[in-house]
Amino acid sequence: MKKKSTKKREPAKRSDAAKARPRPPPKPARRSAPAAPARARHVPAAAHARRNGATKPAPAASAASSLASDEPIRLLAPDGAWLGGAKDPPPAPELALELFRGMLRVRLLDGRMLNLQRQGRIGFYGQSTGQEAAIIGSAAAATAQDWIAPALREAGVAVWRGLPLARLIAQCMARDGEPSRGRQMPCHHTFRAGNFISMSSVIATQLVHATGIALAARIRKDPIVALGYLGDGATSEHDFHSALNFAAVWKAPVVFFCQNNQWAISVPVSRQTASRTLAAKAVAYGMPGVRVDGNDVVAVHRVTRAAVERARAGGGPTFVEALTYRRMGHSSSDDPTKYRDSAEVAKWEQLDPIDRMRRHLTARGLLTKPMEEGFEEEIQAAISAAITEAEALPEPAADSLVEDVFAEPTPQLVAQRDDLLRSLGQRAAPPSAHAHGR
Ligand SMILES: Cc1ncc(C[n+]2csc(CCOP(=O)(O)OP(=O)(O)O)c2C)c(N)n1
Ligand SMILES: [Mg+2]
Repeated sequence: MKKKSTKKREPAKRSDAAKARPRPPPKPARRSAPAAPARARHVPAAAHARRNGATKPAPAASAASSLASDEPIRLLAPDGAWLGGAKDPPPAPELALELFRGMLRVRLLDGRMLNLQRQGRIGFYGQSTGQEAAIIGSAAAATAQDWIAPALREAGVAVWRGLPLARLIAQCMARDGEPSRGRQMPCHHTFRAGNFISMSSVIATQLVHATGIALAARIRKDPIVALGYLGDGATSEHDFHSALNFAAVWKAPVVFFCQNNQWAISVPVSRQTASRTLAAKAVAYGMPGVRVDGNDVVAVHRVTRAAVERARAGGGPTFVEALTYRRMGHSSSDDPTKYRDSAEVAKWEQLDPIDRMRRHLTARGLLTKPMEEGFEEEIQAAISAAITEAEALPEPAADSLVEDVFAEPTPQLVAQRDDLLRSLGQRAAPPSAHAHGR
């Protein structure tokens, strides 16, 4: 296996993606060696989790050393020790702290949102607890100009790119003043100003969009990269095939970022595929497939950044498999104790991405307990203010239900609306009473 170190140093402070500047295109990375052919075999979930075991030492290499090993790339040991060599210095203090705070924000927000759901103040929520390093590390690798085609666990990416918390919460509460205005399921965010396309429940459709965005950008000579997110379950969808195949054929500037959290609702990844790894699937499409420790925020950041830079420089797509774990239920409607072993969950709790980064920062003298408490207080206060702001927004008016579908509601929609209003004892307001097309 050939190793190639990451040449670029960490950028200076990039507290918000909106402040990020596109970097000059680097030289295209060398094409990686083809992987060993995948052995078709079936392993039970526990064995698969062991094989993915983030406890094993892994090469501290850069993204360019992709396919030759099943071992994920890792730069932070679970105890926070730095595994990078002389050519892989640890991240600059400001970036390191920003990544930590970003992960903390996602964790705290998830906890508060689940509480709101349990209190009946929102109908549904999907947590990403345990996946914060995959989410924030990859988000930090894209510039503000790049485009995000999210799956369902990347609300944290939108927040990293500047989505106001009040808007995120208003979406879950189906309030007016938020673009989806109750027409979407809770937790399906959209953020136009952040180049973050609307989340869709339909697994893997966003990957075709990511390839399309990337191709359009290349035709327009726009130096952006599209980041298409997916879960392990999405690799079984036909859209996965279409997106990866055409991205590679046309060398589209796209990065497919797979959060392999080991489960697709109640289906373990060992029943999802007989392929040795998910990264190995990239071989068939003619693109590099990189495995990274998805609970190591620094490794995720470097690997994704290398893939983004490679795409921007004309090198074509990369598939990144980030090994992580969905610690909670699939959503607030799910009870994972019905189908998985609590010992498996406990094992992954030991590999918590936030604990790992905290140990690293503490060992470097960059983080103290009072500092972290300060971050927490600040984040919790921001969430509390955002909840108050979102709850103060009105619900969408009942007669606005048929808007935002066609330029003018069809006669059938108008009849349905009038039926609804009659049952509510209301009358339709003139069409101009509601805003269109937000
Ligand atoms: C095309 C399609 N098939 C099935 C579903 C039902 N469904 C919703 S989420 C999900 C599992 C997704 O698993 P994965 O891709 O691993 O993402 P994760 O939820 O683990 O983040 C399924 C099967 C769907 N929404 N769309
Ligand atoms: Mg999954």
